[in-house]
Amino acid sequence: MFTDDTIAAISTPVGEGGIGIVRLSGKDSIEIVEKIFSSPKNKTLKDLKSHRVIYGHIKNPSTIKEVDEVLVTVMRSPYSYTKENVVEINCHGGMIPLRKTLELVLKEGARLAEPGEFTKRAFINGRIDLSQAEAVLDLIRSKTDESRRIAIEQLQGGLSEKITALRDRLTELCAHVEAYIDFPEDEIETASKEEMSETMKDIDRELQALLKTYDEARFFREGLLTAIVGRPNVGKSSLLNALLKKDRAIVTEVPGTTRDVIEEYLNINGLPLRIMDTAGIRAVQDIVEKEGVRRSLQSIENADLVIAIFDSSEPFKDEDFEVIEKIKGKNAIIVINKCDLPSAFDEDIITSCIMNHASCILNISATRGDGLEELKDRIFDLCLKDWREEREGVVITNLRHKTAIENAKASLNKAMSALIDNQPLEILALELRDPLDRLGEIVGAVTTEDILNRIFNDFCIGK
Ligand SMILES: Nc1nc2c(ncn2[C@@H]2O[C@H](COP(=O)(O)OP(=O)(O)O)[C@@H](O)[C@H]2O)c(=O)[nH]1
Ligand SMILES: [Mg+2]
Repeated sequence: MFTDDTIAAISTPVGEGGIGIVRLSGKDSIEIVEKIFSSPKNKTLKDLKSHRVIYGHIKNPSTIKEVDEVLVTVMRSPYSYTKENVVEINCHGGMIPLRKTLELVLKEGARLAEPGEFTKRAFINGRIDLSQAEAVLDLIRSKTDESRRIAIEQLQGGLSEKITALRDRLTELCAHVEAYIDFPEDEIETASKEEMSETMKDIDRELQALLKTYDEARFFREGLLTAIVGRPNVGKSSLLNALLKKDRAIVTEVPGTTRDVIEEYLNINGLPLRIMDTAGIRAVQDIVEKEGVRRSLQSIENADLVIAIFDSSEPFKDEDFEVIEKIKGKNAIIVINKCDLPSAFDEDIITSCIMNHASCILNISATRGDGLEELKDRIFDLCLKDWREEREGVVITNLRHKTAIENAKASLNKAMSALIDNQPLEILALELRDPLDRLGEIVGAVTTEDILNRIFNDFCIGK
């Protein structure tokens, strides 16, 4: 796993910008850049103090031709992102100068970095733990300020501290049990047994509390997957456009206009909504629209929240009943659209049919904008029932962490049974090791190459 070569990558996004950065990390970074850099007063990088910037040019050493005018920053080990020698070359922000500079550093002995390899090195070299490395990516990808806040808290070690504290308590318990094993003549006293049992219960409660945060906190990391569904022409695309305040989806009076699922991000009081406009649900022959309907049904399956729309300007149709059928058992908000037009709805339909199938029902006009603010508030309240109380503490947003905590909890429960059933202390000690390891996976105290690859392959090259 340990690598001592020097890696390089373009760390800024593809495209034109004021500046673009080529970054290197590894013991030879400074020497490599030295070979292609020249300063007007012939200053060298090796004499440059750490964390200082120097002006100069990148030159092709074989032709002595200037490639770009740059600023170079040197950050010496261990005071850098990776804890290795890091050099950042600020080039002009175009793909050609950046690529040319990258080519030169590769030619002089650097290796092209893999996705996330800078952050992986920061982890391997002990600057951050695994949950913090994951938070780097969450921070980059955060869609709202609240998502950002949760990511930066994790990056600063909020979750790590919590997990480490729980692991310390488990380690102490293990040591306690193992001490009894070493002195077999000593029977484990009832008082001590009770104390151990209490500690285990307490750890179990803390794990449970963490697990409970996942259901809602994950929405901030992944976005709340919301599907807008309904029969054709009720105003699904109009609602998407109205919520986004732009003409994203095509709206026409022709039923069947939307044929594919359109996905956009929307920020509701800091909650990122991954909102999907779908094809209208109806029985069709057209092969493209049929596929659209299949995708609509699929999106209902996957959604965290369904917004089912009905058109009050027309009488309730069979296709509307079908929509009601499909959203049964889902977390759903019912929206009755076109309230600016005279209603053709039978009140009985609303009370007998619709009311039973959703947590709330709202009248709106997508084209006029009536009821949209209330809709947003309802979405927030419905999906974040427990959020306000919990937002102060540590939360988990990542499925990997959730699984590890669930596994830790399961093995802790086994250990509790072993204690209650007076099983041999060796077994108890063994059962207690497991939750320690499972929690260790979160911070990376226990890890495998496979886990690392899965995490860092999600990163972009250069991070
Ligand atoms: N009067 C009125 N017309 C609407 C409203 N919402 C949508 N429409 C119209 O209904 C038609 C179908 O809208 P569209 O958003 O394409 O429906 P979709 O098939 O469900 O996506 C269009 O002509 C819209 O202008 C509304 O709130 N009031
Ligand atoms: Mg549409």
